[in-house]
Amino acid sequence: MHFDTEVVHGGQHPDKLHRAISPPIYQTSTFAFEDADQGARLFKREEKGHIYTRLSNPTIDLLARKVARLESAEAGLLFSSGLSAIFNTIVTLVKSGEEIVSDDTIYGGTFALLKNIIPRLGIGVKFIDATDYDRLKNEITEKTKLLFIETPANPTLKIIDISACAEIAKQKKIPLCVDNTFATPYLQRPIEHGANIVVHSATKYLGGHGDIIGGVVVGAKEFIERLWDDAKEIGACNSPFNAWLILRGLKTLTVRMDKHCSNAMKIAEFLTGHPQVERVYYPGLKDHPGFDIARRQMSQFGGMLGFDLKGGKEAGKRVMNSVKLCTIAVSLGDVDTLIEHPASMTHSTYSDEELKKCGINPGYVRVSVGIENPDDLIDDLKQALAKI
Ligand code: LCS
Repeated sequence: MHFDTEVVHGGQHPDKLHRAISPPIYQTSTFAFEDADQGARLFKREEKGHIYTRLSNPTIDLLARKVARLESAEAGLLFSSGLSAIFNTIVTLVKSGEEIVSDDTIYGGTFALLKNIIPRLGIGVKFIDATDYDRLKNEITEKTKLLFIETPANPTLKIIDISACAEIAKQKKIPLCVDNTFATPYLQRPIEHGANIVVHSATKYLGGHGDIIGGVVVGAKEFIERLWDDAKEIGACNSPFNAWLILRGLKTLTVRMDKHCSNAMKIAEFLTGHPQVERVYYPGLKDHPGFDIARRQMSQFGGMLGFDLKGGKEAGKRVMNSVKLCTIAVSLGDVDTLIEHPASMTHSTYSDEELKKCGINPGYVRVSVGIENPDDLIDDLKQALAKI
């Protein structure tokens, strides 16, 4: 089946009891055993079945299987948030005395997790520019147990060559984990480029409507079983209702993404020609340093973009405070257009030197382009830019 058919039908069938097309929301904490012996068998995993929603739930499992299928992975597991998906992945793969190599440009919350919390567990973290593939090779040592990247990266839209990283990870015999939140499996499927694990903040495009928090990890069945074994004790599960909302959101993933992408391209082109704009960051622009790689590993360039203004931070603040249709808010991937200032908001966990190293300029403004009419969005940005 084609991807746009998969998002609607893949792995989903009318429910057996009443033939409902929309999957039932199994809004329950616990599941009754047939008798005491069956309960014991389920706990020993001699028999398959649900016990307690922290361990598994039919609505949540349906979503995890669906995302796995869309990402060309064997299996998946749902988490309470994107960060919880990343934390659990790390804890399952890396232990005290070992280390992680991560690209330096990642979501500010993930950066704080890796910089401040993971080291408390005795796990070392090296942040490097993963587009420097020779350096990447050298920085991965015997102690390294995970290579972590985001591409396109939050917030600068830096593009990393997934195949090149996968090749290095394979040589070093470590897994490559790609945060695919910005691209979604519709635009990019890292496992098809050699990655081993894919994580998502489902809060973003997978849900798509800005009404839930969720995270997903997909990968090989054997890894997802190990992950589940740990995650069930860490208590990082999501809720059946959230899972249902994400399932509903996924049905329109391709139509939403097509609109996000075409709108973003139009806005990037508009900004490129604007006299107040210093630089536009969008991987679909030919002068973007990652354009060729993005064209190879993505089917379209996504709905996220950013720009630096000639007037720097003050000009950026003026624009954000002047928009009327766009909303000044963090998060991304919603049907609504959201605008924010990474240095003081999503990436305020980075020091000034760390921001500088990653090219997150003090005046950089990030836009999550929604699915509104692009002319209305351009008009809104035009009037806001005129206020500088
Ligand atoms: N990975 C990426 C690429 C993200 O952008 C985010 C959140 C996360 C993981 C964490 O997911 P969560 O736990 O929030 O579900 N990014 C945000 C952002 O840019 N603004 O607000 C949240």
